[in-house]
Amino acid sequence: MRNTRNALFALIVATCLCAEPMHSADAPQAPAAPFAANPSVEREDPARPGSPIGYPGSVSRQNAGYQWTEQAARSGRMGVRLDSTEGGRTLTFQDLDLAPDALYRFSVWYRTRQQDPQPRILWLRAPKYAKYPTSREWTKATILLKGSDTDRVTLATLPFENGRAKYVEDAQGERRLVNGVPLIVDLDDFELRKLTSQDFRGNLFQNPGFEHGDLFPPGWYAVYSAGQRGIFLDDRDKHSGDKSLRVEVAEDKSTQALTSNRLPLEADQVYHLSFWMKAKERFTEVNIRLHAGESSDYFFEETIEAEQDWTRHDLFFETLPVSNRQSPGRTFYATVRFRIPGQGNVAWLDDMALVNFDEEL
Ligand SMILES: [Ca+2]
Ligand SMILES: [Ca+2]
Repeated sequence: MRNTRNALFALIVATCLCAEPMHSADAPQAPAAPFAANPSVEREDPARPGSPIGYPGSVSRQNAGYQWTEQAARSGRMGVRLDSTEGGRTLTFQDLDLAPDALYRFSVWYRTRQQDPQPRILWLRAPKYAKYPTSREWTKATILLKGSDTDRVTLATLPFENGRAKYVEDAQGERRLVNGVPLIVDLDDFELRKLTSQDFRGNLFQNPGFEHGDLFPPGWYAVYSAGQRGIFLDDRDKHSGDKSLRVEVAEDKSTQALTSNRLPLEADQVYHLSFWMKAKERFTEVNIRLHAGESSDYFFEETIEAEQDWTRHDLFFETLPVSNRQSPGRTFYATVRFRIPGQGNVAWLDDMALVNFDEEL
């Protein structure tokens, strides 16, 4: 019986070795961080009563870190709350066990409890920030990260719209936030996983039709928005579905720029970027650039003229081969940036698609 079982085991191992997929990233993954074994934040750490297993240990500190509470649950009984009413809060997962050249996706479901909508209130940093807006409904916030760039993900809240929080000292010498927005963010269902070959297939944009979100699009943000908000979800003028993305250039600015969420790309491939667009002003020349990782340099640029009616645009670009010194790696993430000119101009985007061109042949 034992011999039969051993033989069967050997056969299974041999089969697995032979069937090793071309992308080893598709093999079952070991958890990259202790919190991955407790994604819904349900289980208590016996070594730290009152704190969840795998999460940083600042629960018990007053006015710092996060709360572990039933009030923040999306699934199960418990969740995590960042209450920034008195100042910014952070939650950092560090010493993550990441392979240097692999791409990972960190995600967490969140909702916010404040009335006044804000465009960038939950910040995910790995190593730079991706910015998420207030959302009354549970929304998934995600960030792509490369193992060689960082070994940590930080979630931060800033209870202040567009800019730095300002503090004054009160009579007791305590720092108090001025003009802050009371902000509570509930978090649950955390995930960190290595991307598989499937993640590089299909439309690489999240929320490509801008159908999700309250007032601001999750994962997209305006670059020049100090003092203004710059981008909105628009339910009046759209190409399809119920909403589009509206970009506003302030009256005292000559351009507005818009940055997409992070897109997973592979080296030495051809991609097809398409989108529907319209602009308020005639002859609006929209500049489009693709940036790899956090580089301020771009590896593709094109300028199109947006029409005053909804028009589809199609662009094609190539990523560099890994053998090229400038290549960001076998897999990497990129962002698309749209620059819209014209003081007081408005542009709309809808039905974004970015697809590996091989899939269309
Ligand atoms: Ca939970
Ligand atoms: Ca739409």
